[in-house]
Amino acid sequence: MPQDAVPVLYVDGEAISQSTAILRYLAREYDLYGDGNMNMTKVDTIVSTYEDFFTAMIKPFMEKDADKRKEMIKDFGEKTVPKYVNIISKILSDNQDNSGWLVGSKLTVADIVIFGVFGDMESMLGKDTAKAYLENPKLVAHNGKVAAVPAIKDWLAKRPQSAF
Ligand SMILES: N[C@@H](CCC(=O)N[C@@H](CS)C(=O)NCC(=O)O)C(=O)O
Repeated sequence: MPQDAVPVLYVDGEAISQSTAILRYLAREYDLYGDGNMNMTKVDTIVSTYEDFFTAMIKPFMEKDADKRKEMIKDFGEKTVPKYVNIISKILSDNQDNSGWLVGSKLTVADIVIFGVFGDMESMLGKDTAKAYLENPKLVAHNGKVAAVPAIKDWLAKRPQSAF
């Protein structure tokens, strides 16, 4: 394990560290990075936005003091979630292809990380944190669109149950 941390992806005996390096490798490998430099850059922007959101989400999740944790989760649901829901919703609205995907006219890894992180949020911090997300019709439609991709639908049905 090159950096003494998970995740690690092994490809033909080579180890790849860092979650976003892994997801970019897989995106390039499986044509999930979007078409052209500008769309790829938009995907990068969304992946970095996802990292910001995930970093904020991990703080209440890791908090050991129960009262403090409760307060942090409340604050996260009331302030942080609406902020990121607005950012992602605007990206969907601004997509000139009007495809329902975040970038261009096809599924990219940006759709997958956003779908994944809001799902993880509910299971890690509770359903109440998802209020702003569930009240946003664009994001609810986006969630349904990603969940209906056949390979994703199959994986969701059979994956092991875990918090994230
Ligand atoms: N920036 C790294 C962070 C990796 C990381 O912090 N992994 C944690 C688990 S989530 C880990 O393995 N830490 C080492 C340890 O717990 O000993 C990434 O995105 O992959």
